[in-house]
Amino acid sequence: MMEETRMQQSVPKVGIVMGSDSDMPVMAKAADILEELGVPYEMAIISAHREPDVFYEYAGKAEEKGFKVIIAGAGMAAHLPGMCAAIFPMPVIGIPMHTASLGGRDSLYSIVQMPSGIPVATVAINGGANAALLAAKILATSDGELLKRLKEYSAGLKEQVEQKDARLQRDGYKAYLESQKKG
Ligand code: RP5
Repeated sequence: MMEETRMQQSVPKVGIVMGSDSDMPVMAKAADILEELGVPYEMAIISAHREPDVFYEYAGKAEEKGFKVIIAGAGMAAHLPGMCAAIFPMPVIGIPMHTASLGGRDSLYSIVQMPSGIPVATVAINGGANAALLAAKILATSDGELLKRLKEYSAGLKEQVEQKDARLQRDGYKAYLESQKKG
């Protein structure tokens, strides 16, 4: 059965879908970024293998629902992103899950090695945050306000690094390392 949560208020522009609830910690990072950037999304757990009928309905109705991008995460024989891309006509971003048996290489190869004609933009293993940033950047090509928020996000990253370097210059690497260990 399909479970889903919706970011309230407006029509979801991004569909976040995962093959299992075991993928949730990584997919939650994508949702966190979209919330921070104010991008409406819908999140769902749908297994292409265990409930193909529900999957086909989801992918078939995604355009009608207003999705402009789908972020699909899956692990092992990770067919969910590729099958979304086979049906949904707009961009699909795939997130390969880390796996205990093969370290996520199984998921990565399953997602990235798409046949010509059916692209999936694949991020790093467990790359939930980057998947959401890429989705936001796609949407920002036609949304100036979102582009502004993305530029602010990048400026925030720069500031974080500058603050870290300032601390290193002030305290030296030994004190820096100690405070990192204390966490
Ligand atoms: C995939 O199989 C899911 O995306 C998940 O990463 C993996 C394992 O699923 P569970 O057995 O934890 O439900 O379909």
